[in-house]
Amino acid sequence: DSIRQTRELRDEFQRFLREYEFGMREVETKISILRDEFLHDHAYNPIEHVKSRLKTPDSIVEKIARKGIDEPDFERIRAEITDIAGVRVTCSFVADVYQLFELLTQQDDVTVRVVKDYIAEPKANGYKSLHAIIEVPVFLSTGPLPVPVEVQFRTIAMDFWASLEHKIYYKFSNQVPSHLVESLTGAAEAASELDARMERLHREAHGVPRRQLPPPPPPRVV
Ligand code: 0O2
Repeated sequence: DSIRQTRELRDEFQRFLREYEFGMREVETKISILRDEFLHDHAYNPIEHVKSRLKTPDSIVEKIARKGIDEPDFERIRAEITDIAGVRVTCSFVADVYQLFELLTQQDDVTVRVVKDYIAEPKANGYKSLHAIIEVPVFLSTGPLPVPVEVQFRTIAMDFWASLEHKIYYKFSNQVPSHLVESLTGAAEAASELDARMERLHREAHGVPRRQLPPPPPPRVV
């Protein structure tokens, strides 16, 4: 009987994770359609690369513990852990980051739950990216199911910095020596400077008028 219960729990967990995988695929499709449309209609590709990931069961368990969720059930995990499905969109320039964010979040079937603009307000360590928790409907045989997906938009320079910082934190098990922390913050400033220079160069080369970046979106909770 306990074997049967364990199998049922396993099946339920797999079904639970599949919902996020479907949501992730919906968002990947939306991004890839935008990319293709840009490429064909404007002969310009604002996206450098797209990477998706599902949180591993280990990482979900670790986050449940970190958030102090005792007696977790699927409903609570659904409500409290909103980054089980993640899509990272890396763009060439900051203007493209905001434009893609707008184009994705303005779609009728997309609901924005939370926006965190770490480009307008970088983290203390220098981390920059535009994060949005969006909800997209997935159409199952049982009907539509809204699935939260965390989308991170960043430039190549921001991505380069974040992946190095992530590796350094991993290597030092979160106890990074202070001189390295300072160097990382300095490198984040250099990355921002590079972003600004590259964007200026790009505009100059293509004769694009220097337009104002759209104002950072306010944090929204639905
Ligand atoms: P992974 O491996 O990408 O899944 P929380 O998720 O509770 O820790 P919060 O406030 O809900 O925090 O999320 P937040 O700050 O919007 O973003 C969390 C995710 O953004 C992280 O996911 C990273 O992907 C990225 N991130 C945030 N801050 C940093 C940072 O300082 N350095 C780097 N390299 N990445 C960052 P996970 O779950 O930590 O990891």
